[in-house]
Amino acid sequence: MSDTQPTADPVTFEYDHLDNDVDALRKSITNQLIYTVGRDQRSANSADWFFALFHAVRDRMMHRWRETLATAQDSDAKRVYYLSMEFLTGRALTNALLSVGIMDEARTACTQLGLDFDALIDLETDAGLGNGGLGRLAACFLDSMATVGVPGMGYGIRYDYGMFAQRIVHGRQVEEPDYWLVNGNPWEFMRPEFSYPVHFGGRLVQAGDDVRWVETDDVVATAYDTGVPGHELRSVATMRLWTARATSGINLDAFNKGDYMRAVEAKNASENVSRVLYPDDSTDHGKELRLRQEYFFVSASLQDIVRRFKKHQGNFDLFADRVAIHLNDTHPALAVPELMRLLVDEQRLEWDNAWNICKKVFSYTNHTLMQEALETWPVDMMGRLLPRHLRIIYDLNANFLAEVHERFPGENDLLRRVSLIDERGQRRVRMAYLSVLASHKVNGVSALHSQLMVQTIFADFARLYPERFCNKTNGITPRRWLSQANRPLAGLIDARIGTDWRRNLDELAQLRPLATDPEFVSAFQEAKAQNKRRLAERIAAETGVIVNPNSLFDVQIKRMHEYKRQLLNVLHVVTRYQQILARPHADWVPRTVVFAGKAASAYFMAKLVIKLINDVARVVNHDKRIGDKLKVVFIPNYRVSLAEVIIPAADLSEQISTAGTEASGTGNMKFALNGALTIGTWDGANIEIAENVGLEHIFIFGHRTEQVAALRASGYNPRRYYDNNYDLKTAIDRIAEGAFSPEEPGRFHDITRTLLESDYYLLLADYSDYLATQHKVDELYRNPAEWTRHAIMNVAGMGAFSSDRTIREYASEIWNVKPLFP
Ligand code: GPQ
Repeated sequence: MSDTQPTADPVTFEYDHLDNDVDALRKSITNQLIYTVGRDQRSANSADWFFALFHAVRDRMMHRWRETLATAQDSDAKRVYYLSMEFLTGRALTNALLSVGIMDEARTACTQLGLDFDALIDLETDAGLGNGGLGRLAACFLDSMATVGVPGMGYGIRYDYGMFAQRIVHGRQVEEPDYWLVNGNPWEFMRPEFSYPVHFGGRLVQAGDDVRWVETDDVVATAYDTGVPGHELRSVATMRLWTARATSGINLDAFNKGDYMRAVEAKNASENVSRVLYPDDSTDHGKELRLRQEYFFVSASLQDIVRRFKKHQGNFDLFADRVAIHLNDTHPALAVPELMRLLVDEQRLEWDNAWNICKKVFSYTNHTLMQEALETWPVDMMGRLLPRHLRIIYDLNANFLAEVHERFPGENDLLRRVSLIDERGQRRVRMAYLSVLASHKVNGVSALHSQLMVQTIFADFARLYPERFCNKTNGITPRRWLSQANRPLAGLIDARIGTDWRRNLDELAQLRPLATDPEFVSAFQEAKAQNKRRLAERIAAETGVIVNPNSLFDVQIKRMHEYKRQLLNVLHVVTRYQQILARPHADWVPRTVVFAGKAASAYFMAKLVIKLINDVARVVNHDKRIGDKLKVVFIPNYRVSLAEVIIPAADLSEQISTAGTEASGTGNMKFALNGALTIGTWDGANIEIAENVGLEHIFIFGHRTEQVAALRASGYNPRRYYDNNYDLKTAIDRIAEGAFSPEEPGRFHDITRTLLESDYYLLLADYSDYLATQHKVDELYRNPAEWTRHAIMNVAGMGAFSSDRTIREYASEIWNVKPLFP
């Protein structure tokens, strides 16, 4: 690590103050074009101009970023380190323009330069370093940490390849690599001075009481920093992502022995660690490379944290007063044995002292109750890759089980159940239990989820450590999800209640009295109509389907998963299609049903549902008898920037997971904030949305969690529903007969068979209530003023769902830090 150089005296250390007026911006952009991009007006193409604009904007964040870092250093304030395998930040430019407050000036400057500003903005590729909700939550949290002023940092991996790009070919998903760095990333700063060796493999040598980890294969982790600007540039948070490099510390042994190929092999293998994001959402695959990734970023981050602490403070008694480390799910759980290793093996602290520090420093968020998503690693694999960590986990486990034995003597089954090692079959390390054991706080992400968490997966731990468990309902940043994504509505709200809602979302409550104000209602309708026209154009461009912007836009966009029940939505679509055919002259409310979402590449059922949606879409959209009454579209390549176009245009938000399966959901919040009505189950944060906007302004249907459990316990039989419901039977039969796949009638047998034989997620049980509720949706939509009144009441009730609120709760109840800005 290189030291900081002596400070230049203030006279010599002079730099330009950058103004934000149009002339200054225009000059910056042209300067950047010439000095940074290396082009001039003649030779520049639009990508060059885009980079010039980007740098001009980034420059205007720099002073604030440096100030944020300096303040944190000087104040000795506690810092929060948010460890996450995923940061789904999407695009950065528009967000930065709004944050710095130069949107209009930049547009004018570009126009003066003869540039198409909107086209330039559209050139930015999404940073897709995440799968879905978990990664996007981390991105919203950084935005909020910068806005409320929580000093801290997000730590993650700088994947060369982000979430794959999805193309739809003949109705099926095709994955393409997302090499998002191909044209360079103008937003990041490489920080080679922050590079750390990360060890793998090797063996342990016992020397008295000391354990030494020797003969390891090493990788170097190098930092890349990205600034995340808060609202009005109050502060700038840092996202530090690690890249694997093999410049030093590769297998020199092999190299020196002349085995060059083996040395290079090792180099390639080691650099693979940060190559690609695993595109699996909520499933544990137990691949060795994944374990390497987890340890890689955790080790680099912790070395960085310890280095920073020691720079200012030599006394580890103060570590827990200066440092909070948050585990975003169990993916970074190796931070626990890694911090133990650093404190005990390298800093020479006593074991018990080190463990007490750990328990004060760590906290952990759980994001799912589903068994298949709970991470466990084979003991064999961990022992091979991380022998020191496995030994530490064994020692922690021995102490822990001794404590449990002492507190609950004779409860031998309890010992077996809570052990960090699952001894059934192939022995495995339970990462969730490790995380709970080390954390002073463990939170779920919605009230229901947090309650179920202590009743199910962590029931034993809740008995052992009841004070650790709490709830922190998720939130979303209103900057991106309203101010940026929905300019028409944001502008309208500004005109009525001022602009402060961006940092105090509770102010939206002032919209309530306007829900029946005819002028506001019609302006609100016009904003929605404008967003719908924009989406209709996008749909036409991407799918070739022409949709009617006056139809009801019914939207389900999220990862493709059986528990999220896109298939239930399809059953409704097929039924509606059949009913329109049966009564073509009835007074149908025209609907456009929009889907988007990626399926994990190996998830057969999810991919088959994509194919089904596209097959149904093809048949319905080409049926002349249907016309505008029903259109179905699957928009390819769902990602953050696409969500920003779809969500503001939605009338109806589909949040229809089986009760008890969706930990929280955050898309549900984005839709309601943009004035869509929710049709949803009593699940995750839907419940709290209902409570906040008012039960009369939301469409709730389906079995509740206890009813789901009871139904399953009593021996659920999906056939009973099929046999007793004509519409349901018809819909399933039509799919099974090949009505939507005449060229291959059996194409969807796996779907229809699963529905009739097991239907684990109870689609059939919820179908009739879902359809009845969809009917109520139609009836309400016939009355535009009433519909809009409900929509406005939704927006007005969403104050609680700002991620600023969430972050303030984490700050006071988990991290014990005081935000800088009230
Ligand atoms: N979530 Cl375990 C993910 O996006 N990926 C995961 O691997 C796991 C959870 C989601 C969860 O399904 C949503 O209900 C939450 O709203 C979201 O995390 C953020 O908490």
